[in-house]
Amino acid sequence: MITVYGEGRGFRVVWLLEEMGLAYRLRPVDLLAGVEEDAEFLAINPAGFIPAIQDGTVTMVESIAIMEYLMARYGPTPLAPAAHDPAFPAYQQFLHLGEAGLAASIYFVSGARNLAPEAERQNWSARQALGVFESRLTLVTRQLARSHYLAGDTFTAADISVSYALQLARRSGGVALGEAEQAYMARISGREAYKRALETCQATRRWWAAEAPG
Ligand SMILES: N[C@@H](CCC(=O)N[C@@H](CS)C(=O)NCC(=O)O)C(=O)O
Repeated sequence: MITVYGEGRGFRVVWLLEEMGLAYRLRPVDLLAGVEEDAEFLAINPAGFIPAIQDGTVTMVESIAIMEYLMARYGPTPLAPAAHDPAFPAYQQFLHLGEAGLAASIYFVSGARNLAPEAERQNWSARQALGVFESRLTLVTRQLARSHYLAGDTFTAADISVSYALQLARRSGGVALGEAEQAYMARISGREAYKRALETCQATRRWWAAEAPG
C-alpha cells in the first residue's frame, strides 16, 4: 500500500494513482498548523514539505519525481509516452515545466498575496515570480492551440503537472486564465480519476472552493 503524505502538490500524486488504479492511502499533513510536532511525518521528510510518499522501503519527495517513479515502477501507462513516441519530447518538457516553470513561481505569488503582511504583498520578488509564471504560460497557450492535451491528443502526466499549476494560479495566485486554458481545465476536470482524487483530497477541495475563481 502506497502512502501519500500531504495534499498541496500531493494532489498530483493522488490524481495519478487514481488514473493508474493503484491502491493508496492519503495521510494528511497540516502545514498551516506547523509540522514541528508531526514526528511521524518529519521522519519521512525532515525538510517538512509536502508531498512525500512511502512505498515499502521507498521514501520519496518531489511531486514530479514521485509521478515518474510510480509510472516507471507500476507502468507501462499511457500517462507516460515511451521515449520513441513522437509525443515524448512535449510530454517531458511540460511534465517539468508544470513544476519548475509554473507551480514553483506561482506558489510564491500565492504566498505573497494570501499570507504576507499587507505592505509586502506586491514586493519585487512576488512581481518577478508572477512575470516568470506568465512568460512560461505562453508555452502552454501555444501548445493548446496545437493539440487537445499538452503532449498531443492523449492525456498524460504532463497534464496533471501543468493543470495543478494553472489551478493554483487561478484559485490563489490572482491569475485570470485565457479561454483556451479555461476550456482545457474544464476538459480535464471532467475525468473520473480527477473527481475521485478531489473526493480524497478534502482540504484541496475546500481550498479550491473557497478561493475566488479567476
Ligand atoms: N517541487 C516540490 C515543491 C514542494 C512544495 O513546495 N510544497 C509545498 C506545499 S504544495 C510545501 O510543502 N511548502 C512548505 C515548505 O516548503 O516548507 C514538489 O513538486 O513536490
